Amino acid sequence: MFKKILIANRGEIAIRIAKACHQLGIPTVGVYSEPDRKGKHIQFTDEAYLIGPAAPTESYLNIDMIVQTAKDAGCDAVHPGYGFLAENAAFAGRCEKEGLTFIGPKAETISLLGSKIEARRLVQDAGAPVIPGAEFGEDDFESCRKSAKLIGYPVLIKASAGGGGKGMRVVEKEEDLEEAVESASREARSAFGDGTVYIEKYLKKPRHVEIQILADSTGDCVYLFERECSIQRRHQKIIEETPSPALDPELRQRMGTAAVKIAQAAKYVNAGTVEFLLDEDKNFYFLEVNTRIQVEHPITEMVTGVDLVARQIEIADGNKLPFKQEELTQRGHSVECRIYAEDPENNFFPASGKILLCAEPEGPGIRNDSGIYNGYEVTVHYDPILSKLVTFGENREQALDRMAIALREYVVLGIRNNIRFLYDVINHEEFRKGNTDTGFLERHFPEYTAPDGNSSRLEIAIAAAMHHESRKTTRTGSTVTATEQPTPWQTLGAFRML
Ligand code: MV4
Repeated sequence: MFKKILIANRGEIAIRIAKACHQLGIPTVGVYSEPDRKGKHIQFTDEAYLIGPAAPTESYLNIDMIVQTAKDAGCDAVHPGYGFLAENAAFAGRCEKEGLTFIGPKAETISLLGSKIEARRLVQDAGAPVIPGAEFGEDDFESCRKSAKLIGYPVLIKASAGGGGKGMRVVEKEEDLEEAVESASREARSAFGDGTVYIEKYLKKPRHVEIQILADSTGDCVYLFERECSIQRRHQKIIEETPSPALDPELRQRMGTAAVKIAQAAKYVNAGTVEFLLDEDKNFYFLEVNTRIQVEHPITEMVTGVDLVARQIEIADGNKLPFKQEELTQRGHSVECRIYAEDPENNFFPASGKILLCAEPEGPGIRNDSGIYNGYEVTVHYDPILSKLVTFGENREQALDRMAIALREYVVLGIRNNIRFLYDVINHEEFRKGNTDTGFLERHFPEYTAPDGNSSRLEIAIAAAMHHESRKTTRTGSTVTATEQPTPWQTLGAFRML
């Protein structure tokens, strides 16, 4: 097993990885940027090193610095988490060259699947379903026009190097095609340094359903079922759940075996996610492969009982998978809400500042992968995710009821956040019915105003009032002295925001 692992990330995922390492008995090295000196993640590693200033390119994306830190600290492996260097083929390649095991797929696999056009070809050759579409030469608009006509409008122009919706254009009619191709290509070139685009039939109201896979270095590969990730805004997932309300056992098995087929065609090793779109007639089509551990991996862990991060580490160490497909089952239901520092009433504008007070939910069927603490400062430099609140239930209703209660118990004061918004989505009638597709939020929450105010001033005033009140009396009515004053932190048990 590895002697020591460097965790090339920050926040909740760095903590998640540190915990898996700890359980496997492997010492860890954390890294942090200047504004992360008080980051929660470095309280969970055995050592931690400053790697640079706030700008990601000079710290968490600084390949030379991270590789040097890993070597100096005596590490023999690096876990990249998600984001930052997780899908950077050059980083994976560099690690291997320097004698550090990259805990993820091989550099060539990352590179191959990073090209949406190459991934599409691979999937097509493997005999798995892709969305009707076409490639065309850079200057061959005529071929693009013919293909679009054959495919039928509306079509979607996509960037080969893309992801996250960048370089995507929906085209409803032929006269808009050329302009859209040009602007998509321009956008892709400036965002990814590669202006290659292709076209696909545009699917209306698809669901986003992805399959978790694990593959070992002997070529064995299993699927750990699906995650439904249709609740997104601007290509950012907000709520994920498993099982998907849209799948039955037969469709689940077909999608799972398709994902395994795709992974094996790519000679995939380690954990990965095969994304599919599911149309209204329940046809599924390959979208892309994510070559990393994903944000939403905990819900799969809740229903399968498999520690995905621990299995990633074992696979990277050359171990065979400890289970066969037939031994894997889904039990119960799990849902994840991403708790963000952002203002739902102001176009979800990212929030920053100090968390004056937080009280996070816990209890039966609740998992909270959190990167915050009382007094923690959220900076503008990174993704404003505060935590991932995950619940488990014997069935969907119990998982969602537990989520609603956990969100009600979740108190974050001093910084705008989306907790109330998530609560309203979780309790939405159509969400409760499982009628989720990628257009859900636009349709049901085009703009958002919290039903009874979301003012953090009010929240702080209530906390201050509670604190003031608590100076005079205990809950049984007897007087307490100044030295025994309970802080708002201690009295939050009785405190509810919703
Ligand atoms: C699509 C699509 C409809 N038709 N492709 C968005 C991100 C990118 N990775 C793929 N995306 C989409 N591709 C075809 N042919 C709709 C989307 C899409 C979407 C996909 C998954 C989750 C949320 C989404 C939100 C809007 C559009």
